[in-house]
Amino acid sequence: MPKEILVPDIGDFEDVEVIEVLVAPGDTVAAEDSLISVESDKATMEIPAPEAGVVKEVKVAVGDKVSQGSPILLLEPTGEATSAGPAEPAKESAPAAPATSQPEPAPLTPPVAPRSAPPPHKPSPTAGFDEVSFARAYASPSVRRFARELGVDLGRVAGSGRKGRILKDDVKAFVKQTLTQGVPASGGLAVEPMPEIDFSQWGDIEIQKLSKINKLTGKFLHRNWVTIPHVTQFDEADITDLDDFRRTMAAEYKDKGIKITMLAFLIKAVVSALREFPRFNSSLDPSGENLIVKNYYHIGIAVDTPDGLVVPVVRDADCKSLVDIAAELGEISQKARDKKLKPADMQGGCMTISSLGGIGGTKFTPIVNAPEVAILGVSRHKMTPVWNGKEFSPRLMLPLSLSYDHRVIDGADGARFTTFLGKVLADARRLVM
Ligand code: CAO
Repeated sequence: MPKEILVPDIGDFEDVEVIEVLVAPGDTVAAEDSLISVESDKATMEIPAPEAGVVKEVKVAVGDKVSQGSPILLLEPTGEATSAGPAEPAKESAPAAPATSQPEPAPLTPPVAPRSAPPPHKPSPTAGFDEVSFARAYASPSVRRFARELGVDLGRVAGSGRKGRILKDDVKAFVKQTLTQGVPASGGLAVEPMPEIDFSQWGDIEIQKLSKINKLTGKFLHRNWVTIPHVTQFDEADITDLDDFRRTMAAEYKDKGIKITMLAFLIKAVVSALREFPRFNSSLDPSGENLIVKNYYHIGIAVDTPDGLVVPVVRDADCKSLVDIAAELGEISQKARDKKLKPADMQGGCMTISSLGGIGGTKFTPIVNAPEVAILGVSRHKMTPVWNGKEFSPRLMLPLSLSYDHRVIDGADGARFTTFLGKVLADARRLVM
């Protein structure tokens, strides 16, 4: 005969809300297994099964108010204790009370302090998770037990329950997400999931699909940003004389349909710098044990297209004349904008140049285009008063922003590289050396 299980004596708790129903009809429960969680404005507690049995009918739902004597469910007793293990220590969850005793409330932070955002997390390198943030998390004893079994720090889990309470499903989702990301459930790069926000609650919105290029570059940039320790070295190159020369050349080649911009000179200058500092022309091998140093000079160029950023490669830039490079730049950027680049056109680069000079800005921090180890960002040149020892003279200064992989390149070499570039760009004759 099924027995009706009632809410036992829960002290002063009258009319408390059921916040979780932990069993369903057909479930087999052991004595002491939690059946429901209830919550008052002071604490939460779980009501355990007084004996083992099979749940026949559940008589409460989330949101119901219960007091001592309210029916919880019908249980068909099996007459055996099927509890899987000893009761949890009472430290942070409601102690698994003997069937006849009164369940004790578990400590509860919210609703006193509801948590819409998790507290700042300080992972403990030894314990795997932060006990303080675990203790402060808003979750029922059974969810705490479940999280502890899985080694999940509840302080890192966003709760989807009422007032931000963490549910068992939130813990499962957290574990699933961290596994998909290939990071441990604690420490490492595990980060809070971005909350899903309905922006229309604050005003009119429209949904725009990301282009295929946006999605692809997004993935690569994200990977490179989180896996490469970046440093960006800023510098300025005096290109006053070089730009005079460029203008003369540009006028000469205009009729031939070749646009001579500063970028062609920059490619040549970068090739010289790669020859001088071969470590910049390398990639880390997958084991991280060796550097693969290249003896060819293929330079990637970031091209802004209506569909997003692409990086075609100028191959063997060391063997091409400045005019050939300028002509090729015109072709590849047109091809990029016409979506005619093939995957092979964008592979094999040794180092990338990202020039925002035609657009504006003073400096920026480009992201290394792995497996390359450095990227040169170029901003808009500016006529600047420069002190020459006796007086200020107007000089055309080109801002350089060199980002590099600090696992491969040291800060001193970063500064040497931009200083070298500055020298080469200051004197066009050096470009032919
Ligand atoms: N300072 C001032 N003016 C500059 C300049 C600089 N550093 N570099 C180029 N210019 C000028 C050019 O001389 C040209 O002037 P005119 O139109 O008067 O002749 C104008 O800016 C436009 O140049 P351009 O864009 O046609 O040619 P480019 O060789 O400088 O650049 C390309 C080609 C494909 C790199 C560029 O068009 C582009 O797409 N840049 C964006 C790259 C990007 O998005 N990078 C960000 C990636 S995130 O790291």
